[in-house]
Amino acid sequence: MVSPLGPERCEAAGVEISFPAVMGVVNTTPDSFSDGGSLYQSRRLDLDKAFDRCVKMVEEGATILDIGGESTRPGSDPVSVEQELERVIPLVERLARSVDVALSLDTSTPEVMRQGAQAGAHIINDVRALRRDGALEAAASTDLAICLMHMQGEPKTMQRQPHYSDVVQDVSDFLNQRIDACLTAGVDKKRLWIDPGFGFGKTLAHNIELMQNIAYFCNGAYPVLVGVSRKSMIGAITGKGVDERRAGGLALATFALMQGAHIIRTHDVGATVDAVKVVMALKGER
Ligand code: 8Y4
Repeated sequence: MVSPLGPERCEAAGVEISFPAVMGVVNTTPDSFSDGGSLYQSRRLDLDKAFDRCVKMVEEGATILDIGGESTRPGSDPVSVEQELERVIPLVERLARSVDVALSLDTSTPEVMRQGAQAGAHIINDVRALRRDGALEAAASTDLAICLMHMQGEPKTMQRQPHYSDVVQDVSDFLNQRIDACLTAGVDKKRLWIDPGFGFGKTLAHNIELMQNIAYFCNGAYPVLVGVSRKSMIGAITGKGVDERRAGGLALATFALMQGAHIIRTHDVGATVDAVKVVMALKGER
């Protein structure tokens, strides 16, 4: 069997990730509450500040940076394509010239995928799994790796009435449909990653059932990305506010890694890198 993050799969992302990878969250939207203060001054993104934040994550051991210019937090409003391009492309260009990690475009927008690929990105991370008009064609036209994430509904309304007949089966069926759509559009299987989409149109019970069954997705067919950092499921379990969820997030990441997850998306890069090293030592892998 081909290792899900073996040489063939790493190639699509342009980096070696035969060991679980830590993906650092870089949110360039003004509503981001990320620690270290705002990246904005007089309503403009401070490119130097954003770049420095990225370099710090690389120094802490991130091997992927996930760069987003549209807020996908529950209840958030959409932004214009121009806004999103203006936030994301200059940062990707600068990072591509100066850091040796994989650059991920957190976007659902076809033009951001095309221009981001030109600017030197390695991965398309689309929470809508290429369902926007033109997104599948745009992604297929690049040679970037693609992370297909499950979301029920749209960010604005997804937490109103999440419903599944069987959350693990429904999410799995959805991801298989999107994989088929990609393959039909000519995307090489080796470019695809999957993600159950924690918090995206899911109740606490749904999130817990998905995490309990994360090994079902980690069967070796596709690398599995898990994004739980700071999310409301941690708040619901611990009663902690968004800035106090680091330990809860590390517990979830550790559990996911034990069950075979391949990429952890997080705001807390240094701590998560340590968790990856500890879990891999326990598993006897390097
Ligand atoms: C506090 C902090 C509360 C952040 C909520 C949030 C995922 C993702 C996001 C994910 C993949 C978020 C872009 C949501 N989550 N991409 N993106 N997987 N692949 N919310 O789980 O961080 S943004």
